[in-house]
Formats: sequence, C-alpha cells, structure tokens
Amino acid sequence: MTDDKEKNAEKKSVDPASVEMLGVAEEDDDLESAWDRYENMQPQCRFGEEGICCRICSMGPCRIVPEKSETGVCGATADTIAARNLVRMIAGGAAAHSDHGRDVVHTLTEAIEGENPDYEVKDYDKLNKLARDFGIEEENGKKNYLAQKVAEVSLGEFGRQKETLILPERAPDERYELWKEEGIMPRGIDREVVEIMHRTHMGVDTDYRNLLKQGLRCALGDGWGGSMIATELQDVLFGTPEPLRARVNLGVLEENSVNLIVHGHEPALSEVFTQAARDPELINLAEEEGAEGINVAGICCTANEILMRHGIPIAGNFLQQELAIMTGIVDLMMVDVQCIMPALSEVADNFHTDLVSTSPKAKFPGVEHVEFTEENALQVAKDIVKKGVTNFSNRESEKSKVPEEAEGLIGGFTSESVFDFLGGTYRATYRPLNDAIIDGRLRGAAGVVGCNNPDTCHDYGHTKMARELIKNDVLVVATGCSAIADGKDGLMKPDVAFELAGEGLEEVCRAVGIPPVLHLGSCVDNSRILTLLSNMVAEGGLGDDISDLPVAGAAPEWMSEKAVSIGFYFVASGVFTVLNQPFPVTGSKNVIQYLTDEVEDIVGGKFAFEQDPVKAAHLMIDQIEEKREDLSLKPVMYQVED
Ligand code: SF4
Ligand code: MSK
Repeated sequence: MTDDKEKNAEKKSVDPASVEMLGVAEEDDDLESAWDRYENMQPQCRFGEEGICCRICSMGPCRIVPEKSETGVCGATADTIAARNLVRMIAGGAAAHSDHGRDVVHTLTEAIEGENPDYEVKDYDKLNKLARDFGIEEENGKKNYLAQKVAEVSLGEFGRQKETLILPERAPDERYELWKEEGIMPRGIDREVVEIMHRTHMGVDTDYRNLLKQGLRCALGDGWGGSMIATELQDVLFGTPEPLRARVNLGVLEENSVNLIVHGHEPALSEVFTQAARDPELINLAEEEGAEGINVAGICCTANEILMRHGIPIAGNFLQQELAIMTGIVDLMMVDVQCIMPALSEVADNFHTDLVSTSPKAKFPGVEHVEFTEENALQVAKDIVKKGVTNFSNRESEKSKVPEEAEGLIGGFTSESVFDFLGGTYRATYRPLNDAIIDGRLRGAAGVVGCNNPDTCHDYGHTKMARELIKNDVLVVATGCSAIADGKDGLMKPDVAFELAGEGLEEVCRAVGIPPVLHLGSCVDNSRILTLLSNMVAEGGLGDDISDLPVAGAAPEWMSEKAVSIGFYFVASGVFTVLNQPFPVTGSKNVIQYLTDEVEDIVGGKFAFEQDPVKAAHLMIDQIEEKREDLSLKPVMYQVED
C-alpha cells in the first residue's frame, strides 16, 4: 500500500485490523466498502440532512427554502416537517426492537407448548421475577403454567388497548408518576408506533411539541416495553449471561478452520447454530474437508448475544461486516435482521463466501434464503453449518489476508451480575456502587452505546470517549457496536483499568476484578441499563429519580433509527444524552431548542450534540458533577492528571 493510501485508511478507522483490511480494499478495484460509497455520496442532500424535505403526500415532495418556500404545499412548516421526520425515525427504531421482542415471545410460547423441542426455559429465577412483575401467581409450582402466563402477558403488551404497559412500573415511583402526568406513559407497544404513523400522515398533527412528545412515549414503549421484553425473555430462554472471557476482532478468524459468521440481531437461530457447529458429525465432515475444526464468530448484535452467553468470539462491529468477507477466509455468513448491508452480496461475489439469509422478514436479491422457523431450528442450523463446511475447500488461498488483531475481554455483565460482583456478597446489591459514588471514589457512571457510521472515524468516537470517561473515574457500561469497539481497544480487560482509569475507578476495579468498561450486551439490552439505573435509585442515597443520578448517556457514532429510539427513551427516562451528529432536524431551530433544552423541563433529561468525543465526554462529566452537587455529595476523591 502506498503511504497516501495508508494515510487514507487510517483516517477511516482507528482499529488496526480494519485499517489493514481497508488497505486490501484500496489495492483491489473490484472491492468497495461503505466508506467508498459514503465518499461517492458526497455532498449529501442538505434538505435531508436538515430534515426539511417532506414526501408524505403527493402534493410534494416539498422542501423548505428560506425566503422562497417557507412551507410545504399544504402549509407545513420546517418545525412540523422536521419533527414528523424525526418521530417517524423513532417509530422505525421502536418497531425493529419490538418486533424482535415479539418473536422472542413466540419462541417461548412454542417451547412451552412442546412444538419446538430445540428450545426450553433455561432461567427459572428470571421467569419467576418477571412473573412477579407481571402480577402472575404461581399455581401449584407448575413451571410451564408460569411460562405460559408470562408469554401471554408479554404478547398482550404489544397490542394492549386499555391502560398502560406493565414494565415501566420497574422505574422509580417519581419517574412513573411523571410519565403519567406528562401524558407520555406508553400504552400498547404497537399502538405507539401506529399512532406516530397516524399523527404524521398528511394533515394530522402539526404541532412539533405534540409530535415530539409522542416520540418520547413511543420510545418509552420500546425501552421499557419491546426491548425489555426481548432482553428478559432471551435470558429466560437462553440463560442470563454471566461474566466470561472471550476474544474480539478479525484475528479471531482461523486460517485452518471453517469460519462461519453469524450477523444481525436475533439470537434464536444463532443459539442453535452454535450448538450445531459442535455436532461431531459436522466436525468430522470439516476434518474430511481438510479443516482443523469449525470456528463460529459474530458480527454486530447477534455477536453480542452469543458472546454474552457462550463466549463465542466477535469478528467485528457494524463497519467490519464487509471487511470480514474481504479476509477471504469466511466460508459462510448467515444473516438474520437489522444492520445487514445490502452490499454484502456484492462483496461476497468477489470471494468464495456463501451468504445465507434466514428471516422471512429480510431477503436480499441474489442471496440464498434458507428459511428459519422455530420448529425446525436445529435442522436448519445444521444444514447451514454443513453448507459452510463444504465450502471450505473452495477457498482461494491467494485471496486470504487475515489481520492478527484479536483482543481479550470479559463480557457477560447484566444489571444483576455486575453487582453480584461489586458486592462480593451472595446477594446482588447496588450498595457498593452507590457508596463508591457517594464517597467520591467514583464520579458517576455512563452508558456509551450505538453504531458505527462512515461519517465518523470508525471506533474513534467510542474508544476516545470511553477512555476519557474512565480516566475521570466514570464507570462505563457499553452495548451494541460501541461495546465491540471498546473490547477491541482492550478496555474490557481488568488490567487495563490500572493503566487508564482514574485512581478511584482503579480502586473499585481492583477490589472486585471488573474491567472499567462493562459489556452489557446487544442493542435491545440497553434495557438492562434502564434496570440498572432504577436499581441504583432503589438502593438509596442518590436521589429519588433516575434524573437525580450522577449518570449520562452517549451514542458517539450513531446511524440507525434504533439509535434514535434509544436516545429518546434514555432522555425520557431522565438521562442527559450526547450524540456526535445532531438528528436530521437542524433545519428547525425550534425542534433543536426543544431537544437540547425545553425537554429537560418535562422529563429531566435532554440531548446535546458534540462531534469531538473528548469534548462530549466532558459535557457528560460536567452533567455528572452538576448532579453530584444537587445531591450534596462530597467532591470526588482524586484529581485527574492531564
Ligand atoms: Fe408537502 Fe405537506 Fe404533502 Fe408534506 S404533507 S409533501 S409538506 S404537501
Ligand atoms: S448492531 S443498531 S449498528 S449498535 Fe445492534 Fe451496531 Fe447500531 Fe446495528
């Protein structure tokens, strides 16, 4: 690679494995990545970026041009158009998470009814807890009765027509009351999505404040509804994760093994896929094909799910999906739903890699579709594994280029297990965490989550921000592609705490053997952060509401509609949340003002937008300090050296 090309690759990513693969792409005219397509797309449409283009009805498309066309044909203003576009993004994100949750309920139902022998309830404690929260009494100790009732109530939450969702009752009382008073308590999960689509239809809701409030309500239905149901029932079905060791980055791919990658979001198939890959017959077949074994690795949140529960290695995050195929040693990539680039099929065409889609909801032109249903899960998984195994011999050795980087990490933390650890007791307790914050050893805690986006140097936002936060004694919890970025950067190894964390955080990490950045799972597992925050309030000493806590949230490389919904449910739960790029609403000063200021008076949380991750981290730290002051906590114990 020439120096110029190398510099160009280094501008795109801070991850050495990705830089190496971008170099490979630079050298081959047939290979194109999301970064190339992003460059080709420049300049991107200003009207779209500012959120002031509307094509909701066929009098349009309309776009707002100051002093020329200040409203659409119908009279809709920039405020209305921007707010409508934004809340439709929330509806998209909430729908994706919640539909995932609904599918998990169906899997549970089939498991109980015996229609699906490949699944069973693995965590009865979690099932019991959920049943209690749903107000279900156990009858004669019959576990299946309980599971059935939990499935019924969960399913009912999606189409609930009367009253409001149940799981928001897990929030502190003050927060619950506030949601009711403000009229943003979510009713049925689906209902809030549908209501957004109705209100944003031509000629319905044109008041940007009213629209954005509905956005808050719909997002709450995602975080405290659909996503929380997904997380809880995945734990019930597949087991609640516990801390474990794993490895992450493209170097987890093995030259001499069959490499099978699972990519997407839903763990139902990947759970049985990992089981199928251990089948002795298939391992024998792999050996007959000349491989040393079968290596399963993940991309994106399917990866996070199976890492959390089984320690299966992660090959990379969102922007590494094409790069993984470019290594030339991926024999098969199986995809389900969400965050799968349509371009994968073109990249795969340049290599021997078999690409297989599995969800009836997500088919890709030119990609083989092997339909997965819960009833035939193991057989489908075995068929797909076999396909990958028999593709091993088709590798073209001259195309194989595999980065060495593979970092170790500890993952598998949950809102329960984190503080089993921190407590060092037999009972999960948040006392040590709250005390560490109260006595100033920890400044506070932050949730750093979300995607990658070629508009931002890959992984730079996540890792720079996490490093700055831990240096300032802020414990970081991470999910999604942010967690993968931090894992690759070594931030999920306890010994890293001693080098990078502030003295107070180091003391805590040393005492309990946890990393300074905790992997809390996938995108739907952001609901674990909501539970964690509620538990901190319940433990006492840090105020009566989530908005009193010295905490903050961030998504420093966001791209998906799901990230918009997550941001909104964090803010609606009372958390100050920083994003790098503003939402595409900058064409409306009023909408920006609402999101970054006015909304705080309603829900106690608000957004900030800051491109520089270190400056963004300091916005979060300032917020944490403000909350400490409001709670009259002692100053933090240790000063940070620059
Ligand atoms: Fe234009 Fe109004 Fe139709 Fe939107 S709803 S396309 S602003 S006329
Ligand atoms: S996978 S939604 S790119 S975090 Fe959950 Fe990553 Fe964002 Fe997809």
